[in-house]
Amino acid sequence: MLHTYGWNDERAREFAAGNHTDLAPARVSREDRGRYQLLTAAGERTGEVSGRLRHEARSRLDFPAVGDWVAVRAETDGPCIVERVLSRKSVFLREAAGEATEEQVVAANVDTVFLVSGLDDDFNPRRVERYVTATYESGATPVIVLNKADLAADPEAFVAEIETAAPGIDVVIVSAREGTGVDALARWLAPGRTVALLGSSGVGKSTLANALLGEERQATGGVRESDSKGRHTTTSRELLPLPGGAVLLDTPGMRSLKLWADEDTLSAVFPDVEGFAAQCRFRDCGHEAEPGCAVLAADADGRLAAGRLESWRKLQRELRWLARKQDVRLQREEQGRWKAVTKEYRKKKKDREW
Ligand SMILES: Nc1nc2c(ncn2[C@@H]2O[C@H](COP(=O)(O)OP(=O)(O)O)[C@@H](O)[C@H]2O)c(=O)[nH]1
Ligand SMILES: [Mg+2]
Ligand SMILES: [Zn+2]
Repeated sequence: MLHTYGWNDERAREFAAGNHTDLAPARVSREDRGRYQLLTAAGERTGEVSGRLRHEARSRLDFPAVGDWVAVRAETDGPCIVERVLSRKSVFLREAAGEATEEQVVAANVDTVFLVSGLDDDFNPRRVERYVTATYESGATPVIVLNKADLAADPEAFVAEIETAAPGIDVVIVSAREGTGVDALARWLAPGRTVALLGSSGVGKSTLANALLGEERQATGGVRESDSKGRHTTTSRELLPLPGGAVLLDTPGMRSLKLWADEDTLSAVFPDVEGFAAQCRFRDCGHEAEPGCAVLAADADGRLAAGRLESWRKLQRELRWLARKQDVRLQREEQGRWKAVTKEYRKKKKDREW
């Protein structure tokens, strides 16, 4: 049961290492104002967080979110009690509603994000770039999916444009409506993997989801989600097993993501790494091989969960890459502006001379 929802050897090891003898693993499939829907080995259950988890939470980021693996106490009657949230491989954040400064997790443990664009009039490489950024920021891997290939005379021409905006990222051309090219996505859909779809309204996310699911589960073509509820969905679950063994995470929260990377997010997502970093001997420690590095020490003796340092490094690399890229773009824009100003000046001068 849990395997159809992304449970794998790595998680099993992590759970065993946690010594949760009287707890069971579960995955959060939906959250609604503190009420959770959980997938457990025994089936679907409701859940709520324990008093201790609530008490120890430093912010909303410490509460479970869709996609989280959690350790629960199964009550004989009433909801399961969520005692712990296991380490997150990735997190997508948004500003909490009503509170400008507080962030909350909208999705956790997504491995791959299909960034969907339509090869029609709405095609916009800048927007794709922002989604790439948000995906890297989360710790997941982006894959660019160019949909509606049937509408483009020359789909390959778009690939070149995308490759300048997002160098080094895999690009796949599909027609979700006709089902062509969709097989090429199987690379990222192995058992135990979790994928999500991102992209503007109308690009074909629901159509692609249906193609992946092999059934018409989601309403397409601008049918409002609220209208379509109940009609198209047998359950409100937001984790959907795909035929090939992967899981599709489909939560409405992904529509209100925070776009753009910043340093603050890095510490919000990695409070554990940052906590140890504060104890390094050198203030500018890069946690590579420096003497007195508390992060490396914590990684070595397991105080830092497996994979956390690696994920932190990956995100740092992406942030640096983005900062460099943005610098180059600003320089270019600046040059362009001066060229325009100079040209205008020359023209005026010429007009006067004539
Ligand atoms: N021509 C064409 N239309 C598509 C394709 N995929 C989706 N559409 C259409 O685009 C519209 C929006 O699709 P939908 O899946 O609802 O987009 P979403 O808002 O991203 O979920 C619908 O009318 C779909 O039939 C495609 O591959 N080719
Ligand atoms: Mg849709
Ligand atoms: Zn260090």
